[in-house]
Amino acid sequence: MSLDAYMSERAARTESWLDRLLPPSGESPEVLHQAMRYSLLGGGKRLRPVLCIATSEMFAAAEGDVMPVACALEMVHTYSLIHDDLPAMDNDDLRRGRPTCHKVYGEAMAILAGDALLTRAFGVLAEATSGPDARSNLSARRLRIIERLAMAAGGSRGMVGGQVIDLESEGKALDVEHLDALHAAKTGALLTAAVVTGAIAGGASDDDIATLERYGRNVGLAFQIADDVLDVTSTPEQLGKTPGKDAAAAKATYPGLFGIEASKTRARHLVDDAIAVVEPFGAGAERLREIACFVIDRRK
Ligand code: GRG
Repeated sequence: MSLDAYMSERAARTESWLDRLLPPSGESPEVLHQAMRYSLLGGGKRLRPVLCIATSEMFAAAEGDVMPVACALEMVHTYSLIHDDLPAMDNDDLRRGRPTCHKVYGEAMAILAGDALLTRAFGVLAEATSGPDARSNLSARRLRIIERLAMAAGGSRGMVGGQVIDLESEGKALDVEHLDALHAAKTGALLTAAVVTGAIAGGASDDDIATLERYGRNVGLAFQIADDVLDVTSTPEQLGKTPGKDAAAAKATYPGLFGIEASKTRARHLVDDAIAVVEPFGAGAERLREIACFVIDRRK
């Protein structure tokens, strides 16, 4: 199966699970459930679920063990996009090719839809550890996954901390070490968590998890460099979001520091390193190698 077909299939599977894990739009309070569904089921590459599923497949994880994890990652990611788009943050009108959540439902509802998605993510993870079907090894793995996702999402060294550094850095010149640290937290933490939680869901050993974490960090940074490049080279139609936002907000970026070609070269080196890191897994890591290349070759 081509990578394209593989990603489409795993994305469709994720969307079907997401649909079932969210309250229906007709359930009260209708407007909240509609706003959650609008953002969560309204497109996106589903890269974090795909990374999580692909990693779990290396360890033959059961669908029922990995899909709640993949969905929780996408819920946290979508919450971060809704909040990032708010007027108080990046103030964006376009996301995933459609008006942003607050443009359609208003600011208050967008804040609450983001809050509800973030909370639902952890509810989904906890649900499988309770009840008559709970298995003790699954419960232990889920607790590790919850800890890992909490760290990546809300930890001051994770996404929220990265966003704070990002907001405070506007208009300032950052060197590459600070820019890397910002993006390792803001973007890299959740992408790395996708790989690590997929490995935990599959019952990987601690050594294998540590190896895969190194892969995730490299891919996370390469993703952000590619994103910075796309921000200056793409149109709104291609991206599905507003390009040129970084320059408009006077943000430090990789193309700003190195230029476009050197940024692409650095992203390629990071992907080469990621591919080398998973070499010990042999053919089992082929999807991870392909996804690493996709991250920098993508058009949106
Ligand atoms: C956490 C309070 C709080 C606010 C959110 C960290 C953060 C602030 C937002 C992160 C959102 C963001 C713009 C991160 C940069 C990484 C990035 C380019 C995300 C877009 O990810 P894609 O390309 O999006 O995977 P799709 O739409 O394909 O899912």
